[in-house]
Amino acid sequence: MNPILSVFETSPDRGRGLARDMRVRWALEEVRQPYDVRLVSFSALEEPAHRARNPFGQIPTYEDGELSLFESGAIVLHIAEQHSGLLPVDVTARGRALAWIFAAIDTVEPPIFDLDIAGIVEGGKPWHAERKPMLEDRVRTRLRELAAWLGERDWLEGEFTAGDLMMVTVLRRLQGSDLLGEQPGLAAYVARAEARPAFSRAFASQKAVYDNAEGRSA
Ligand code: GTB
Repeated sequence: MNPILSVFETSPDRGRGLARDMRVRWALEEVRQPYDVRLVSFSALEEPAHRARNPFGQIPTYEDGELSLFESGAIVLHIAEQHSGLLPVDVTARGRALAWIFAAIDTVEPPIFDLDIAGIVEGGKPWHAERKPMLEDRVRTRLRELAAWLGERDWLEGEFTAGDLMMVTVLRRLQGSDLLGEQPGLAAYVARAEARPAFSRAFASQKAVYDNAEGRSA
């Protein structure tokens, strides 16, 4: 039995691979683990069957035999632990990769998320224009710090790990803003990751769900 990933039936990201199932799809593609998807409508997110899989009524969820998981970071970590290729075996290198997973979710993603959500929720408010520079500066600070670490490296710790996978999915949420372009090293880092065949396969399968729902040919 393949693991089952719950994803949006019609993703608001319009097939741009920005919803958080993308990082799980990408991890599964990196380790060549086939999977099935359960398409979930917005109303189904509220239903008891889905709440049993995710107490917060969100996607993605992941079922593998007896194991049912929610939280994209926990799912990617589980996949990386079950298969070789996304976490180094050496305990020191593994610790560093884990640190980058947490850095992506807990240090870099929050200011990016806040900026994105402010645009969606407060965009029409008269005070949004005053608040936006502060939100952008919080993102700029993190990007500058991350770019300083990355320097001339291809990946955060030499070889590609689940830490890079998580970080790139976080940075991709800046698509449509100029902030990533202000750090050419980070923009190149994202492009390098997007050029990985596993990323392309994950992106195509996420987009196919959207195209299918919209009645487009993929
Ligand atoms: N911390 C959780 C995790 O990492 O798994 C957060 C999961 C989460 O935010 N899920 C969102 C969700 O289910 C979808 S991914 N939302 C429905 C709800 O809360 O009712 C977030 C997302 C949505 C849309 C875009 N987009 O349009 O670009 C990007 C990201």
